[in-house]
Order: sequence, then C-alpha cells, then structure tokens
Amino acid sequence: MISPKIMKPKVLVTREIFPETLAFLREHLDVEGNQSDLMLSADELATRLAGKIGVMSSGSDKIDAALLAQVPQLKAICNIGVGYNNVDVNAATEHKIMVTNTPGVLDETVADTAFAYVLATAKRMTESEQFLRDGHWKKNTLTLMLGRDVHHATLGIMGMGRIGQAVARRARGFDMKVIYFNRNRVAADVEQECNAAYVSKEDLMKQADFIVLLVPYTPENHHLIGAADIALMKPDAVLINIARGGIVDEVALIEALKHRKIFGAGIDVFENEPNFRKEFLELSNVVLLPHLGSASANTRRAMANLAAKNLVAALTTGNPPNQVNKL
Ligand code: 8YV
Repeated sequence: MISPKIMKPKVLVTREIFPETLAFLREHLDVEGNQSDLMLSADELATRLAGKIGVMSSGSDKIDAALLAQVPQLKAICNIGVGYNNVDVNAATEHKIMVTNTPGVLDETVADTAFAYVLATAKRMTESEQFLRDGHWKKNTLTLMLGRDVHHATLGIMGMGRIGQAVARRARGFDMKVIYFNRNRVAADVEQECNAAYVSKEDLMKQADFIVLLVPYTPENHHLIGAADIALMKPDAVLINIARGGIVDEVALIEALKHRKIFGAGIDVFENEPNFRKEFLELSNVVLLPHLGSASANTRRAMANLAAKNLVAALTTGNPPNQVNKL
C-alpha cells in the first residue's frame, strides 16, 4: 500500500543561505528559497509569504505590523542574527507568531571584530594603507602616521552581555583597564572574570580611551550616543559601533570627527544600511566596514544553521530553542 504523502509545512527563506542549511530545511519543510539573493521589498515579501507558515529572515528584512497583517497564517519568524530589531516582536506576539534569534554562536567572532576595530583605529590602519596605495610614501619620518597605544589604555564597554564580556576578556592580553556600563550591573563573579568595573554612562564616556557599543537596538537606545555624549569624550578617544547604526546620532558623530574632537571611530553598522551617509567617506579618521561583525565562515554557518534548527523546531514541535517572545 502506498502511504499517503505527508504535506510538509511551507516556508520562505528570504535570502541566500548555505546549501547545507537549505538541504537540512528541505528534509523537514517545503521551502521557497531565494538563492539568487534578491533584496525583497515589503510588497514582494508579502507576496512570497502568502500561504507560508514560517519564514527564515535576515536583519535586512523589515517584518513590521503592516506586513504581518497581510500574512495571518504565519506561525514562526526565525531571524538569522542575535539582533532582531528588524522584526516587530509586539505585533508578532499579538498574531501568536513565534520569533527566534541566534544567540551564543557569534559572541567570540563579534568580539574579535570589535578588537580589530580597536587596533585598526588606534594604528590608523586604513588611513595609512590608503596613503601607501595612493603613492604618497616617499620617505620614512619619525612622525609618520602616529597612532595611539592600545596597551594600558582604558576600554569602555557599553552593553555587558555575552559579547561585551568576550571583548573584556580579550582586553586582558593588552593590559587594558576595563570599565563598563549596562542597564543592569552584571554579577560580581562576571565582573571579576572580566576584570571590569561598573561605571555610569557619563563616566564611561569621559574616562574611556576606546568605547565599544554593544547594546541592543531598542526604541530606548535610539541615539543613545548623541552630541552631548560625544562631547564628553577625551580628544584622543575612539568610538566603535558594532551594534546597530541607530544607536549613534551619525550627524553628531560626523561633526565630531570632521572637527577632530575625537581621535577616531570604527563603524561597522549604519542607520540605513546598505545606504550610508557619504560624509563618512570624506573622513580619514574612521574605519568603515559593511556590517561584518559576525562575518567569519564558521560563524555565519552556525548562525544560519541555528536559525534553520529554530524554524524546523517551531513548526514541528512548537518549541524552538531560541524563542524571544512569550505567546
Ligand atoms: C548579522 C547581526 O550578520 O547578529 C546580528 O545581530 O547584526 C549580524 O551578526 C545580521 O543580523 C545579518 O542577518
């Protein structure tokens, strides 16, 4: 007897993913993929989501209340990324949709990248390389492209979650003093392990030589760092944003960099990606990368695979490992 064909749940994967991740999903689900990696507009997302009960999304898909109102059958949104500010979680919860993220698998990689920014800004690496590439290197001089020291400097970490702690651990190798600010003070044993002292936001802005932003992007954190905060920074301090563009008032930051009020900045994330303020390109005292904090081959694979695991679990058991909302 031929057994009746069991219908697999229909899902959409909004962007290109690794072939092995797609193969895993297809074992369990009826998948519409997007391996040509077209950026989907809100209308295209709504069209492709018709009839789907799950979606594997990326940080660049805006999944807001207007979109969710058009897809009442949707049961799970599984985002690739630890941040999920691209998803209106309250609206999803109202529609009884599970939302998941990918915590844990990217902490060490993002911490590596944060430290790359610390070193690259301190040593003026992109500026100096540009100088060389442009053919300006004619002689070695005592004062050529002087940077600032990282060793024994004060590192200020804003947002002391898993990634912030991983950054603090790296600072030990450079004999740095570590201070941090967080919504809630972390446990004493964590402070001790990270050799980090809790300070107010204001003190962090005033005292740190390198400020690394690692807070989640929430409405409260919109422009958490504005002109008044930047004005507190030491003239030889560096601001590194590896969290989300909207956390910093970019206009204020560009002004400060232009007028050399601070030593420099490392910017991994922008307010309106992939569009960014072209004024950044005119500044020599910034290191700019296109949102690459978690971009190692192993980590991006782990993130995609974890999102896939969440999607399969959400639609088969109703109990995904990394659900961020309570239904
Ligand atoms: C992702 C990120 O690459 O995890 C996050 O929150 O910002 C990045 O690591 C990005 O979200 C792509 O989806």
